[in-house]
Amino acid sequence: MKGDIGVIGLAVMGQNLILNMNDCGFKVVAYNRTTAKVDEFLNGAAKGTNIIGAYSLQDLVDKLEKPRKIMMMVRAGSVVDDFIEQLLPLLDEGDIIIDGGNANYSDSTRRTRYLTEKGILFVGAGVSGGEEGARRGPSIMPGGDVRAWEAVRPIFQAIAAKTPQGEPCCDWVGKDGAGHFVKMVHNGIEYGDMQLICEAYQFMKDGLGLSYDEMHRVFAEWNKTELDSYLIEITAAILAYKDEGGEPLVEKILDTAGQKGTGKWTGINALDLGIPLTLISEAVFARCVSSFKEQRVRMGGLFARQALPVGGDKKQWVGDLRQALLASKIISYAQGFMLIREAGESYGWDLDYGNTALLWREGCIIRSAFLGNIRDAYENNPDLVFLGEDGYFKNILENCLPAWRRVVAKAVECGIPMPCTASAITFLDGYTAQCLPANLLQAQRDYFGAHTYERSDKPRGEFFHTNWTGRGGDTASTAYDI
Ligand code: NBP
Repeated sequence: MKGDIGVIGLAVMGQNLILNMNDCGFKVVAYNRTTAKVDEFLNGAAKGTNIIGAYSLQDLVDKLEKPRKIMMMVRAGSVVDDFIEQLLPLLDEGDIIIDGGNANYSDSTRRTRYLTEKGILFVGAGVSGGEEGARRGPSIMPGGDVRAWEAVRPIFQAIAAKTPQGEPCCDWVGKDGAGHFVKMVHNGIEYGDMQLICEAYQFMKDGLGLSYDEMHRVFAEWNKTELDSYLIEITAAILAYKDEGGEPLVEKILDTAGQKGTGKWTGINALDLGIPLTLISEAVFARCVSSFKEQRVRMGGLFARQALPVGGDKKQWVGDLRQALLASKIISYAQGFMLIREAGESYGWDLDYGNTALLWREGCIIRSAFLGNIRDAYENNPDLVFLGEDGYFKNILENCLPAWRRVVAKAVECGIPMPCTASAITFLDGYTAQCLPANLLQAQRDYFGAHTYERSDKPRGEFFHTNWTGRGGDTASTAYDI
């Protein structure tokens, strides 16, 4: 009997996805560039399963049922293109190539179109959840050539994580690179969630002077509220973890954050599409600032700057912090969905926003109860432009505002950096302001560059230029947006 699907790449993700597929009753053919790893896998984790090994791409192709489904779980980038080129002469029309790695969505768009010309159906599928997700049920975000979906769906939906209602956290996202775009925004949101948690931690640690055990209890409590999520849960566990000497391990970890680029890509795309993705961008920059450890240590001596203790009732502050974190998180997701909407409209992807929230409900790093509420919000109103317009989220934002302002103001007063929490409230203040100082900005642009302006007492679309100094001419610059 031939295999249902082939997987190329036997590192942590590939191996665990294969074992998951095997558990779900699919016959999987496993291949890896370094073929010694095929035997290692078959004699190790895959021992006693129905998994078959392949020792060349030809061997892999020969062992698969038609139309062949071949999923790559390899390093993103040129390695994927190289495998595609090697596979092309071996495949038949209608066969399917899937890239389950962390591809840039524009590469998936390019590959979909390239392979369509060759008669091969391409799927760019974002897979989230790391090792455990791959083994027990990841969130899968497939996009590309929709003609592949019917063939791939039974396998992907079987192995995917399930919501508490039993729905699979995997559904077709959209054409071209839509799946990898949504995965990229997921990763960006992950950056934001993590930084928000870290800011609350620093406020508690440096401002309130809470012990690690106290902070552990706070996060464990928060996990029973609307903040119920994987990241809050692991934060509580991390804060409780003691090293061999009985000290909190986290205190000994160097405070420089790494990053692999998906947060940066999200920020770059937001700039390209003109979406104010302020929170996620701040989270990326916060990691950059953290990486300047030596500079920070040196600059720390520049001013007589000391984080001041936050006075007042600690319990009250912890309550305020929870509200500030929750409200900021709503803004982060609202901005992420604005970006997804804009990309969907710009690239003609016809995305279902509620469905996107459902894909992230379980199996991935940002999984949370909160995503169920986002799904409900888009089910109630698929045209929702801003998450804060939805009744449930509007209510929370309204209730949290006073505490959120107190926390941000106190953090600034005491010298505790909270870039994401602060940028979130600043965004909300700007986004909900009926008047902004951009009238002055337009005047400046017209003054120095004859860029023209519209008037508040005239219909939109009519442009004016003023000769501000009496020395300039009457010729205006052409009005256009880039
Ligand atoms: P890696 O990203 O470490 O990639 C390892 C695989 O790539 C191995 O099969 C390796 O073959 C192959 N490979 C490399 Br590296 N260079 C190659 C080359 N020049 N030619 C052919 N094959 C090459 O594995 P991973 O961590 O399992 O991740 C797989 C994909 O899933 C990546 O795109 C990753 O970004 C994505 N992802 C990872 C996670 C995670 O938590 N790790 C989560 C979500 C998504 P070899 O054995 O012969 O060197």
